Amino acid sequence: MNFISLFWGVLFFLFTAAHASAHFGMVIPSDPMVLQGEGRKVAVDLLFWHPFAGEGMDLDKPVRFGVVENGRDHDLLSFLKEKKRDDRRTWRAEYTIKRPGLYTFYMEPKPYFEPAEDLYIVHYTKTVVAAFGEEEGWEEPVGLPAEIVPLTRPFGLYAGNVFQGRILYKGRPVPHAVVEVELFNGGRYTPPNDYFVTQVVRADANGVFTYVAPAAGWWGFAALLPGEEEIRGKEVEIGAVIWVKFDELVRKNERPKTKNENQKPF
Ligand SMILES: [Cu+2]
Repeated sequence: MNFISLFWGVLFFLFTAAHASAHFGMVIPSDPMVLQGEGRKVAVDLLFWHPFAGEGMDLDKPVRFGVVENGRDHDLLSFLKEKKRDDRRTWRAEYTIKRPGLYTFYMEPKPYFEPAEDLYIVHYTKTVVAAFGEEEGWEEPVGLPAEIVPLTRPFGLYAGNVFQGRILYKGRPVPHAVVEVELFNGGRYTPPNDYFVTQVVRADANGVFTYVAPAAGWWGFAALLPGEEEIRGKEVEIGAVIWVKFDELVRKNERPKTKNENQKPF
């Protein structure tokens, strides 16, 4: 093998390795539950990433970023600060939680053109933060064009719990959609082979899907809705994405892990 073909071989390997895993919009708060006596500041990170493989893409400043709190929608776009992570563009907002309630942070990214698939990707992404003991209302959609509405409470979950959600597009359930599932790995686990990187489940006729998280950490659920929209004649992969954290059971006298301690620090 000469040097040139070795070069292309390596390049091809790197390219396909990066794309054996799935793209995910990511909205990751420093903690999904804010309790009395803790700091009230939540740092929210926005990424466009291959969460299991740990490879990133640049995320342009989103079209929309905000929080829905007790049915009220607050624009937080001006809170975003660019932050380099592994040399990639990501964004962070710091938000102070002042009263009990559920806070759904969401983003609508700028369409991302993926040459390898010849399509645009738009992942509407959200996560729910529960504050000061309040937990009512997590079963309500927040009104994104494409959205996963939880059927399992999306916080305070143990590793090994089931997570169930219903996929909505423009307010209607999407039957039989494919849902890609990945752990925000942070380098902790090695997949036995590439099939393991992205777990795949499908929704039933009512748009409901089910997954059991086998390990603690942030898990992303991306329902993919291809063929619904076009940009300049190209297909758009619309994604409805939710991020949910699962924690280990903590034994008596053991200190619970907090603040994303079990993954690469932000
Ligand atoms: Cu990619």
